[in-house]
Parts: sequence; C-alpha cells; structure tokens
Amino acid sequence: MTQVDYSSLIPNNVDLSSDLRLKRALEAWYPKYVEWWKTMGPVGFQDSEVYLRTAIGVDSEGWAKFGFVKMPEYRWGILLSPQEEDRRIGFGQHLGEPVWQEVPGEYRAMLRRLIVIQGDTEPASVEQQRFLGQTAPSLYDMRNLFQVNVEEGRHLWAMVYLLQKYFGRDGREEAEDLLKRTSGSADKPRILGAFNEATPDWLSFFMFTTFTDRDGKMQLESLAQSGFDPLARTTRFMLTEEGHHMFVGRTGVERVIQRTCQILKENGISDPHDIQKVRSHGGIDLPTIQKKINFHYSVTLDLFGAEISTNAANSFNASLKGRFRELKIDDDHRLESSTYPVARPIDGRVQIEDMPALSAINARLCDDYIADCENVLKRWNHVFATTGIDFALTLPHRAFHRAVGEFAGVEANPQGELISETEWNDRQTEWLPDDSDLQFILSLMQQTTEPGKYANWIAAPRAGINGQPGDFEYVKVAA
Ligand code: BYC
Ligand code: FE
Ligand code: FE
Repeated sequence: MTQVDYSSLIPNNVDLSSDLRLKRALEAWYPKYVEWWKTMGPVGFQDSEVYLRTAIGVDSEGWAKFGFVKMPEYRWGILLSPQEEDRRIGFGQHLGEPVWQEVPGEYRAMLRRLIVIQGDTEPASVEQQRFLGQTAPSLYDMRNLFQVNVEEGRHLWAMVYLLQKYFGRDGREEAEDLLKRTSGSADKPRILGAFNEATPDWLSFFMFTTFTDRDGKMQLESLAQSGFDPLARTTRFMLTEEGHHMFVGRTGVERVIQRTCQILKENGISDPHDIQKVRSHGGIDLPTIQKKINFHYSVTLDLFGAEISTNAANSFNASLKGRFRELKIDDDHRLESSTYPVARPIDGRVQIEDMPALSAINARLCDDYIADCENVLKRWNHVFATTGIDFALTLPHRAFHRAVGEFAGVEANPQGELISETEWNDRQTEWLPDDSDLQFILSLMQQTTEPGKYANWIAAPRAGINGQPGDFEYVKVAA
C-alpha cells in the first residue's frame, strides 16, 4: 500500500506525485477551496490556534495526531482505506465479480450523481455552522465544532478527489460547483433539504450532529459497499472520522439534559413540564428538547429519499450502493424476487405493506437508521433514570412532519396517527419548536472562553479530548 505522503501540499496515500494531471487539477482547486473556507467557513477564529486532530495514516491504530493549528492551515489530505486484496462485489447484478478500479462506462452518470450529492452535504454543513464559534458554551465545545468543520472539509476533498481523478472534465466542473452552491441560498442552494436549514444555536448543532451526521454514517456505510473500489475505500476512511461527529452530538445533548435535571433538583422543581421555572434558572426545559428532537429527526428522515425508489433500486442493481452491513445480511444480495415490509398511509392510517425488496432499499436503510437512533434515545433517557427525574424522551413516528416519501402528502402526530390539516395547523407548535422556543434558546447562547468553564445550560463533559485536563485551553483565541 502507498505510504502517506505528508511532505506535499496535499497529504495523501494515493501516490499523487505520480499522477501529474490529477495533481495539477487538485492544486488548482486548492486555493479556491481555501478561499471558500475563509469566506464561508467559521466566522472569526481563522487566526486562532485550535487543538485539532489531523489524519496522518489509515491504520485503525494511531491514524491521527493532535496539535495546535490555525484552521486555514489545516492539512486536508486525501486518504483511502487500504485496498483489500481480491475484493469481490457483494451485491447486485455484478455480485461475485472483482471490484472495479475504473468507472464502468454504463454507470458513469449514476455514480457521478451519488458522489456529487455526498460531496455537496459536506461543505453545506460547514456553512450551516459558521456562526457557532461566536456563541460556544466552552473552549472544549468550540474545539469540537471546529474539529467537525475541518473534517467535513476533508470529506469534501475526498469526493473532489474522486470527481477529478475519475470523471475528467465533468468531474472538474462538478468540483467547482461544489464551492458555488451555498446552504440556504435562494438561487444556488445545496442539493438536499436538511442542508439548507439554519443551525443557529448549539442545541441545533448537537441535534444535527446526532441525527444528520448519523444519516451521513448510514449513507457512507452503503457507499462503502460499492463495487467501485475507490469510492468504497474513500468512504470507509471517512467513517473513521464520523464516529467523533456523532459523539459530539450525542454527548452534547446528554450534557444539556444532565444540566437541566440538575436545575430541576437544585431548585426543587417537581414538574419537569414546568417550562417557565426551568427557563427562569437558565436551563433548556425538557419539552423543548423533545421538540428539537422531533424537528431534526423528521427533517433527517427525509434525507433517505422516497421509501420506494427506482433510483435506489438502480444503484443497488448496478452494484454501486449497497445496504447497511451488506455482507452480514443473510439473503441472495440480488433481491430479484424478495419483498420488504414498508410503512405507508393507506385508508387513513399507517399500514405495513410488503413491497419488492429492490424498490425498498431506501426504506430498509431508514429502518436501520431508526434502530441506531433508538439506541441514542436510550442513552439520553438513562440520565433520567440515574437522576430520578420522571421524564422520557422519544423519537416521533416516521410519518410525523415529512416532506419526502410515503408520508409527504399526509399529516401525522408524533404517535403516527394520521390527522387532518386543521388539527396539524392547530397543534404543530405542541410538537415542533416555535419562535418563542427558538428565541429562548438563542437568548442563552453566550460565548464562554475561560478554560474549564461551561455555560450555565450545559454540564461539563466527562473527560477531556485526547486525555487533556479539565482546564485545558483548546482554542487560543486570537486577539
Ligand atoms: N431533498 O428516488 P428518490 C452526510 C430527490 S449526509 C431534496 O426519492 P434516491 C453529512 C432526489 O435527488 C449523507 N431532494 O431518492 C451529514 C431525486 O432527484 P432527481 C449524504 C431530494 O435518489 C452531516 C428525487 O428527489 N449522502 O454525509 O433514492 C454533515 C427522487 O429521489 C431529497 C447521501 O445522501 C431531499 N431530502 O435517494 C455532513 C448519499 N431526497 O435525481 C455530511 C448519496 C430525494 O430525480 N445520495 N431527493 O432529480 C443518495 O444516495 C441519494 O441521492 C439519496 C436520495 C439517498 C439522497
Ligand atoms: Fe462528512
Ligand atoms: Fe460528519
């Protein structure tokens, strides 16, 4: 396997120095990327020294080093997981054939579309989070935000590498366009819905990294099965980094819940539904946390596309995009005659119908995602068990608040009962954050930069990053 070359402008383990055409294309893209980072990336802090991890290898042990860097000088590298010898395609029409090292001509358009959509989400999330440094609840959290941001930047590099190496001129054009679309823009928005929503406050950030980065995990897991080996190896390495993003989200929300439980106890508030009392002590009340879950989870479910999808069937059949843990599934991996149970609105209620499994690939991935989210909710609810607070957070039903797929045309409550539009209009602020909730959360967002100190609405983490002590100065904020 090619060693990681750390001496060149673009650290890589793809032997870039021997592919001059590609090297030139990437070096031409590099300054445009840095320009994008400086204008659309984190606002402020570009001159601050941040304690960041940088990928320096692809072994499961010791693949990263930690140290202080200024973000624009971060070493965004191109790193692929090691090539597996004699790897065979695990699903679809090409099951059992050797994996492809070049793009099969007939699948070029389909593959390019998948890579572009994946690539588009990465810079989008950086754009969505660009103002959050200014309201970070601690230096620890600020550093985690910037860590996630630079790694999403690296994920963009990963997709741009594939586009520029394997898709010629079209690929170079797509790489340029990835820097031209902007999250939330009216005329050139990002491709997928959730990536045009604002991430205005830190609870939103923690919910986003819990739920939306977890969609990233599921999609990357599916692409990691791909018969196109460079895509499989690229996404495998991205998954190594993704773990931290979801950790930041899950533990972030957990720390908010911990702090709120503390406020309830310290102040003898017996009813956890008493929103005003919790708010008057500067905590985020539990019903509002539930509403934020409802919002971010439902918006993220939309990212799986329609439950019944020809696109998904085609990319599975073409052996380009597999299922979650494809190789562990006990079936024929071709799905020409099997069925899969899919929830659909029929006769005014949600019913399960068996559909051709090939068409239901998105539905299945979504089910795997929901199971993963259920585990997160268990961790959060564990805080109530240990603090003796009588409360439970839940995931809303998949039919709730959907804009894509089977449930796009109907209204449902969080329990999954289909309701009239009038009832939806009357009651949606019971289930989703309204302006006053969002304004309240925003009112708490004030920057805390004293090492070891945390804003009042969030508990301290259990441990420091990379074993650092509690009062470690993770970001040396430049004057
Ligand atoms: N918004 O057959 P359909 C991450 C479009 S997150 C807008 O239902 P398909 C990250 C669709 O494009 C992971 N449009 O769906 C997380 C299609 O349009 P065209 C990102 C949507 O294609 C946090 C039409 O509707 N990676 O990495 O089976 C931070 C019908 O599509 C939406 C990927 O998504 C939507 N929500 O599945 C940073 C993997 N949904 O082509 C990063 C690559 C659907 O007819 N993408 N449409 O004009 C894919 O695998 C698939 O494209 C999707 C959609 C799963 C997204
Ligand atoms: Fe990513
Ligand atoms: Fe991520």
